[in-house]
Amino acid sequence: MTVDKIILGYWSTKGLGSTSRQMIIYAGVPLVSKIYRLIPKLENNSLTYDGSEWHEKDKIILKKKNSLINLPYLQFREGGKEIIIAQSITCLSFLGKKFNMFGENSKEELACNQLLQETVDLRNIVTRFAYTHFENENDELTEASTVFNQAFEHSNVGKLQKFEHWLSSKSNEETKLFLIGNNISSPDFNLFDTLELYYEFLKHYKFAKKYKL
Ligand SMILES: N[C@@H](CCC(=O)N[C@@H](CS)C(=O)NCC(=O)O)C(=O)O
Repeated sequence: MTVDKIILGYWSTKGLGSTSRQMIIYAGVPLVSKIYRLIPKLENNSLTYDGSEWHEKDKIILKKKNSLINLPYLQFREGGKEIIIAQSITCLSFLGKKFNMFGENSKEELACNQLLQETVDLRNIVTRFAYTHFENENDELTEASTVFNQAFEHSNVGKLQKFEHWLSSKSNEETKLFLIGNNISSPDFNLFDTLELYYEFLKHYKFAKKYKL
């Protein structure tokens, strides 16, 4: 069954919404990007964000249709029915299956599921850091080094090494350009989106010099 367009609701940031946006655009399906503004404001001298554009409007309406509603969400009509999906990883596996980008058999589908969760782990390391408020620069730089090690260390700790090993253990008949088989799949999109975050992290904290970025 085809859909004429897909609405993707998310904040006015990249966050957990951008991978789904990329998949929809790549598949050539018209994307309606519903953007909810997050407005920074100072409260008692500390920075908070006003998300009332979501919390006090659409969330109240959509909650009646899907009580798990959150950002990001997908909304579309199919076979005369309205479908609303929450949870970013569920959105990515749904879009993958819909666009034939979720492996070609049950073994590859299992690989997609595992790799998607692995990309979540990789993303969480850097986003947890990004959302932390540090009292001083020293603490921030120390924690940045921990993030660097957790992601890039070539030991049993380093998360990126898992992806390198996964790719190098693919058979010679399969491309190393994509994580699974010879075609792009949901985890490729999420890995790329997460690596973009690390690219900015490496540049900002000057780890990039070491890697000549
Ligand atoms: N596990 C959820 C987390 C969703 C989540 O925490 N969304 C944040 C933005 S990243 C939010 O502000 N949601 C709006 C809300 O709580 O209503 C997912 O992966 O989608």
